[in-house]
Amino acid sequence: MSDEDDIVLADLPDDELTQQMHDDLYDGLKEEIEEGTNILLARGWTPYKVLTEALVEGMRIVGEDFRDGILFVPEVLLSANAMKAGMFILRPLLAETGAPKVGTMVVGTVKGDIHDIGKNLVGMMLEGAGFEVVDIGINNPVENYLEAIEEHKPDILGMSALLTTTMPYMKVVIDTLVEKGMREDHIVLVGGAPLNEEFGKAIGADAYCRDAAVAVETAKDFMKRKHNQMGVST
Ligand code: B1M
Repeated sequence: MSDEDDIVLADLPDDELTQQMHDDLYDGLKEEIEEGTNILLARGWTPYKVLTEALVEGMRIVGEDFRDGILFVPEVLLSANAMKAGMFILRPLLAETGAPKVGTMVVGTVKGDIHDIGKNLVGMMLEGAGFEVVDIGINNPVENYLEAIEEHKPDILGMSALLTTTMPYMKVVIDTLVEKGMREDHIVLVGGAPLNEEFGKAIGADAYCRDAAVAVETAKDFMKRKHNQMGVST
């Protein structure tokens, strides 16, 4: 029996449990992440605090060791699955705020890119803020965005990219919207670890969002402006 088997998560104080969850996320231990998430919630942690301090922080550590060649794709996939299991528990709780409906957003990861944790998180937080979120998944060519826009008539289009090789595809989508005369009908928000504000401006997005919390604030802000403009013109 290893030391690991002896750890009873429920016996750990909050700080040690959070630390242990970072280790469990690193090791891709899905059931332990589910258990830890439930324990912290039962102790009165808000879903947002569990998300940011236990899960996102753990994934940040995984990201560093992936970058440094200490972790490899199969291990990171296990970490991602464990992270998603925790997010699955938190999602309904984050959405349960009773916030009035603010607007609709279509969100998807761009073509060539299969990273979806950040996008999912953005979707969850926007749902919690009262947005109806249509998640079109990963690896989306421009046609998928156009189809979703046609079907759901969103106020906001959100795009995610985690690779330097896929981020330029966001411009393909925006340029297509311009060509089709649809650009002004939608607020376009972009995000993902390799992006920055300058890139967002350069490709013609309305805003770059550094993280999910900023995405929520930015989306709410743009919706407020949109409603004010409508008020003025009518
Ligand atoms: Co990938 N990967 N990966 N990976 N991966 C990165 C992105 C990388 C930085 C790791 C590294 O340091 N080397 C690197 C990219 C380097 C670069 O381009 N500069 C990288 C690489 C190279 C690759 C592969 C090429 C590896 C390979 O095959 N050799 C490959 C590519 C696959 C592909 O997409 N075609 C690959 C594969 C994978 C896995 C499948 C193993 C897995 C993805 C699992 C999944 O998503 N289901 C994976 C993971 C997990 C990562 C890291 C470790 C973690 C990403 C993550 O989930 N972060 C990542 C390292 C890193 O980012 N430091 C890495 C947690 C998440 C909460 O943060 O996604 O940044 P993030 O989202 C944030 C913000 O960015 C923002 O809000 C979110 C929440 O706060 N945001 C938005 C994101 N999207 C938004 C959209 C918005 C608004 C805000 O719209 C409005």
